[in-house]
Amino acid sequence: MGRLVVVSNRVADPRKSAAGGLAVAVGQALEAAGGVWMGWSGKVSEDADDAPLQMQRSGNVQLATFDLNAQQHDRFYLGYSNGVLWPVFHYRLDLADFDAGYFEAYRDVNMLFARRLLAVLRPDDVIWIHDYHLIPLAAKLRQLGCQQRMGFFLHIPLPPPLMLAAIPRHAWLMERLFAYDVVGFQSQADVQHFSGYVQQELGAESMTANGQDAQQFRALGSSFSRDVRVQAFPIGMDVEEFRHLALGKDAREAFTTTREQYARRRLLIGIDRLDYSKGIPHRIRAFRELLLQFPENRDSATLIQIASPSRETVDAYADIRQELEGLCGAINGDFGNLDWMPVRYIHRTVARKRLPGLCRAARVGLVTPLRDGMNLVAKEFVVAQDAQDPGVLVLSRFAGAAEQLKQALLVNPYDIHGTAQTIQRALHMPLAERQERHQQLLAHIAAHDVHWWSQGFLAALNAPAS
Ligand code: ADQ
Repeated sequence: MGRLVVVSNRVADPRKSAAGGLAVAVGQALEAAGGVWMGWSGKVSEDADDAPLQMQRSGNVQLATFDLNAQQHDRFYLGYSNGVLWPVFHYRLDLADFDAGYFEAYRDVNMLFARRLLAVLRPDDVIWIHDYHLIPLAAKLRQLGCQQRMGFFLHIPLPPPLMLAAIPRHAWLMERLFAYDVVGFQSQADVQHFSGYVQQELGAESMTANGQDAQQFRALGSSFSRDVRVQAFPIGMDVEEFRHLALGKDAREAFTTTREQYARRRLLIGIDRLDYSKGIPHRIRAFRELLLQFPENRDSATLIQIASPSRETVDAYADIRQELEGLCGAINGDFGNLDWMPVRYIHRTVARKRLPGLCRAARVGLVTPLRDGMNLVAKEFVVAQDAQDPGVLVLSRFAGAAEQLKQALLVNPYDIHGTAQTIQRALHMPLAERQERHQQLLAHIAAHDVHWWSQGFLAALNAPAS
């Protein structure tokens, strides 16, 4: 087998711990197979166009990065990727900014990625491309003559056909997926949306009998008469790494201090990137409803909400930050007293080493996105628990993780009243039920970890075309 070449918008050194599902997951696969990871350096510079690829070795992996210029950053990254695709793919048409100039920048920067990559490619490389920033990359590479096997994995959800069709030039975008040999999604729901879209809008034909895990589609009459294999590969977490962290000094300290500090309280925890898709304001409202409906939780239930700063230059993100600060301030003002603050809102990234300790200290984990590709925090919360006395996971049915984690308490995060009732149930769940649910969740998560995910995807990518 040739080298593995991974391309994603951002590149992270796999040997350094980083907050971000993609970094952890892909780093593992590359370390094992050896290869190249190429992407944007995260820097914006004026001489970006003329600068050579920056190469850096990290263990078994060659990291290849390049800068973007200010216009590319504004239009490709902030504009099209995070101002159009991110909101629409998360069902938020209301937040999408369909500025025509963004589309061209998206197409051009994908060509830039293709040209940059061409310089380091070998004929027997296997190429694995990640996420919504780079949907057209394989088509660009094929245009430049590349014959290598290419796979694409979408980390975020794919919306239903009608919503996809709201994107200007949506057919162009979706047709580019046929340049890949394998396209992977997080959930069966995403695969169904793809299937519906390509059959309705592109006149593609399904080549598979119903009920098979991997589906084959043929684009008819499009510029590519290629077949693509489409399948759900739900991403897993690195269970071993997380367990190892849990045994470390930082995690144990985080656990002990948090438990001591909140010895008389029932602790709930939310850990997210500060993103409108994560449903944090809805969660805070549900928590307020809990205090209203079930007054016995006053002076007791405490929600620690950690939200790490994210894409702060995009307007929608500044809005949600303000909304959240207002909500938390109001709830503390209305319900708090001298020795109890109902919500502790922390706008910061928690050090990964402390994460397992914090999760373990909580009785309830609130993972309630309005829409999410997977959501790895849900899995991390379960793995961090003490199996003898585990906390309860309250999970949105709109997270990809809900297809797998059926023993969590599932909620509709838009239903504030219903979510509050479910949180109450979680806070009062008997030990035997908590143990039973935790055991089943843990078994599933451990059997479908990040290695299972990347091996499954790469096996599909390396399989001969049927
Ligand atoms: P995200 O939306 O960033 O990524 P999510 O799965 O929620 O992903 O979290 C990824 C990682 O970030 C987790 O390991 C988590 O612990 C960490 N993290 C989140 N908030 C943090 C905080 N405040 N402090 C410290 N660490 C934090 C996208 C998709 C997801 C999908 C992942 C992986 O949106 O749906 O699960 O990719 O495919």
